[in-house]
Amino acid sequence: MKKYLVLVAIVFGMSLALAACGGGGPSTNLSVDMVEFTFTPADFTVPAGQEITLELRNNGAVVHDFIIMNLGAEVGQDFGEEDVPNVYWKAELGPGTSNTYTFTAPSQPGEYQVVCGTPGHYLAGMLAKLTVVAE
Ligand SMILES: [Cu+2]
Repeated sequence: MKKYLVLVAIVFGMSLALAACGGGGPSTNLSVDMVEFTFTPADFTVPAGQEITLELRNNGAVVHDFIIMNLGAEVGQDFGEEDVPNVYWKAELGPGTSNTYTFTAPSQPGEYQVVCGTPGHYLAGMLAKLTVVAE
């Protein structure tokens, strides 16, 4: 009986820890750190059509972008002029700065590519995934 209670306590504790770090569930509040050449976290989920608050920090030494591509649009070799018409939303942030933005999440559920448009950064692996889920 005692062993069972300990097990229950452990499982309960783990579920609390998962809830605390988001667990991948949809959120209207995102907080993302950028450096050369990563987004942290690199995987976020938002509810479709909702207003999203995005807190962005550029902890790197160069300009980074947070670019959400349209559904189904994938950047090719590197982000370039040909990708601009496929941009859903974009924020650009100088090194060592932070800002809070709001944007409306896409209305169509699916997986959206998030990339940095500074030349060479996408090529270096600076990308993330935005998952939009129906409410
Ligand atoms: Cu970048």
